[in-house]
Amino acid sequence: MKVKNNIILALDVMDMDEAINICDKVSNQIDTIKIGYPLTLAVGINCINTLKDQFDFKVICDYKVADIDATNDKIADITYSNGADGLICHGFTGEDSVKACLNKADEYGKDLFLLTEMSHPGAKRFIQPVADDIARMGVDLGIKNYVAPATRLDRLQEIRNIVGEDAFIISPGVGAQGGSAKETLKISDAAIVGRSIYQSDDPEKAVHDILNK
Ligand code: OMP
Repeated sequence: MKVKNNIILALDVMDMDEAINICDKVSNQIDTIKIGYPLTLAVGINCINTLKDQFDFKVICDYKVADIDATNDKIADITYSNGADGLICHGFTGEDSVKACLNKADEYGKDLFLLTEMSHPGAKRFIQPVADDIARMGVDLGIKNYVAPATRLDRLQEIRNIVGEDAFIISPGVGAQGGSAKETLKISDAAIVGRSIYQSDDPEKAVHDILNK
């Protein structure tokens, strides 16, 4: 996936008019949007196609899919069939669960992103100890796209070392969670930024500031 300016907007608002208003302001600088449960549950899964039709964005669905293979298969199918260009799934559920998502991505010719370690403080207890192994599983499965934290650059680097230079890593945690876009992008291919942009009075300037910090 190619991401303009290496910034992905995490559009975690819960109102479609607000979402469109923000997209209007940043669409010159951003071409890839990540949506998750907040927008999807608030307005419905049609929001994927609305954003794609109106702005020509690529849309990554952050549904952190984490179930048994049969259920993951259904979740991935409904997500890709509704226009998603990418889907994020958890890795701790194991190979069969992740493979179900990967098979759907391949069937639709779309991307699957494997979440390795999360960015928030609580991730240290349960996910961090197994994150390297999750990344190794991704490599064994032939996964090309990963999510790894901008908040712990040493861990981001370790995950980069495991998945290799050719893998595509996107990193949340820039801005509101304390990470720096400049430092993150030395290791990662794109930074995911939410609140620092969508809560700003001037989202366009916020993107500009992130790019130039
Ligand atoms: P802000 O903290 O507002 O910039 O948003 C970060 C976005 O990235 C939110 O949509 C989170 O749900 C998401 N995210 C994380 O913050 N940490 C992770 O470890 C993984 C994700 C994600 O999968 O996108």
